[in-house]
Amino acid sequence: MKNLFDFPKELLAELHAARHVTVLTGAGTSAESGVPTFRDAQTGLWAQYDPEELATPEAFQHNPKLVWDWYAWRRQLVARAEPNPGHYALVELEKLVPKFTLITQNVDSLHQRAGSSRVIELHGNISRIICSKERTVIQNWDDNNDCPRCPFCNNLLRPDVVWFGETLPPDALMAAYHAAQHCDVFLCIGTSGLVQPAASLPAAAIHNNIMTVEINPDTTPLSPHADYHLKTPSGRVLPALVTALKNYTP
Ligand code: BV8
Repeated sequence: MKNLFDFPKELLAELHAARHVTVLTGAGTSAESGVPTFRDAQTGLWAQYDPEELATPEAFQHNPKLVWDWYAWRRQLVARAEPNPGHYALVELEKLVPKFTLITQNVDSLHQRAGSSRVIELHGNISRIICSKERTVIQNWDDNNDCPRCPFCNNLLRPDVVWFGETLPPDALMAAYHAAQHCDVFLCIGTSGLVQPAASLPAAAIHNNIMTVEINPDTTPLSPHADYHLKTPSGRVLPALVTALKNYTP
């Protein structure tokens, strides 16, 4: 593996010449903001729970208070978090390429708070609350109530996220697939590549012979297939990559 700040010339050349760069981010992108990744051991009260068992319609139906409280805890955690240098580097990268598509599996709004203008949220957003029946966005609710209810139809409120077993927003997924298949460079950052259908996006890029770069300190199922695997935290390598690109001369 080349020195972190000695990026492969071919990678810089491809990025420099790229008309369209597509980026897919996962929970690892927010790790350096203090937001635990989805599969990191959960802390404190939540250590006893597997997130995949809480993030389901069944869990919400069986114990709405438990699931509502878990999301309330995560909303507070995310509200206290700040975007990290990796988020800001992606805002800079967007300015350097003619067309830039940012797709995220994250539900924490950190890309938007860093200044990314258009973000395709595949799994929704934890800070948006909806009626569990009508799915209308609800701005205010009675937080004293253990399981807040919709002020219009009295059904339970829930976070506007995609739970396991629920389908992703069709428009978002279609836009994500199109961007993965019609770009010049695909960056896959901070995802374990375990959750479908998001995990199939890098394969769609590779299938179209698009240069695919993985940024992840660990190895994932994508690693053997990517053109480059930068095994470093995104908060460190993305600013360096953007600087190298700005200084690149063909
Ligand atoms: C669907 C929102 C059609 C909620 C999330 C059986 C029944 C039903 C469905 C399935 C089934 N079997 C399989 C499925 C499909 C299922 C799935 O994929 N399951 C997996 C677990 C096997 N998918 C679904 O259900 C999807 N819907 O398929 O609909 C359907 C419908 C019915 C029946 C069948 C099919 C819905 C999936 C969406 C789930 N919702 N989030 C919430 O957040 O509470 S997914 C959740 O995982 C988060 O969004 C998270 O982003 C996402 C993916 O995880 P990662 O982002 O990759 O995070 P992870 O922790 O795993 O990895 C972090 C990585 O970062 C690591 O590799 C680490 O090394 C790295 N890292 C750490 N630090 C850094 C770093 N990288 C860079 N820098 C660092 N500093």
